[in-house]
Amino acid sequence: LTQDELKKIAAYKAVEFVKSGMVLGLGTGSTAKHAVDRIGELLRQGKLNNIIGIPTSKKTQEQAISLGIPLSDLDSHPTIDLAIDGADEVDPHLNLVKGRGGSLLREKMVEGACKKFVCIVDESKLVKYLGGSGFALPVEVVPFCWKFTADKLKNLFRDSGCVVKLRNDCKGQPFVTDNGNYIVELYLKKEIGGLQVASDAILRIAGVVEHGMFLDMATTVIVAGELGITINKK
Ligand code: DER
Repeated sequence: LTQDELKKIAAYKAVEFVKSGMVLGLGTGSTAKHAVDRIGELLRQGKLNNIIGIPTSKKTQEQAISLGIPLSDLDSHPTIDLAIDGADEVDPHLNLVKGRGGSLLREKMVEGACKKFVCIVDESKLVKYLGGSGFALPVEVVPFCWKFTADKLKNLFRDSGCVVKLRNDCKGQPFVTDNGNYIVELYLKKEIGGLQVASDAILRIAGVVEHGMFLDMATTVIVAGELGITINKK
């Protein structure tokens, strides 16, 4: 099975949790895309109705509009029944790294407003500890003096051998999020001592908007692997 087929399997399994009448957080990324497509298909087939979608990015908003999924926002729906979204890393405690797609702020706002947050991943996302994949831990920062903020972040994780990099778009310009901010990527060489302490310390830096560690937020993680699907509940 290809990675994308595994993503689709996880996504379709998650959509089995969707009931008519629900207000749904619609995730962002290539795994969540399958879930949103599936929701659109079930609506079209009349197997689901009265669904309201709360998108976690402009990209997902456009996808949902093209599928005819009725949309609203957090101002109108401050409490959401269920969110389905992917992740870049999942640790054994169901803590996540998200945001490599650059949508972490709206994802964290939407998923923080949900009664249930079902995370969908293929098995390649499983890590022993956050930051362990060697890929970036994204932090959304204001563009104003981003280097100043990036240095504060680097210094925070200096004994984890942290390297920081500004995320660029395909034209080599700074990537700009849906909210007009930049993403500073942290590359950590060793496990973070205390995740909550690190999370609080990052958020105390004035130029930081939000970071990509989603601690204690996923209620269920669906993992699609070569040997089948596992459903991990908090
Ligand atoms: O950017 C994000 O938060 C995405 O959800 C990401 O974490 C997972 O993206 P993928 O499903 O394309 O791997």
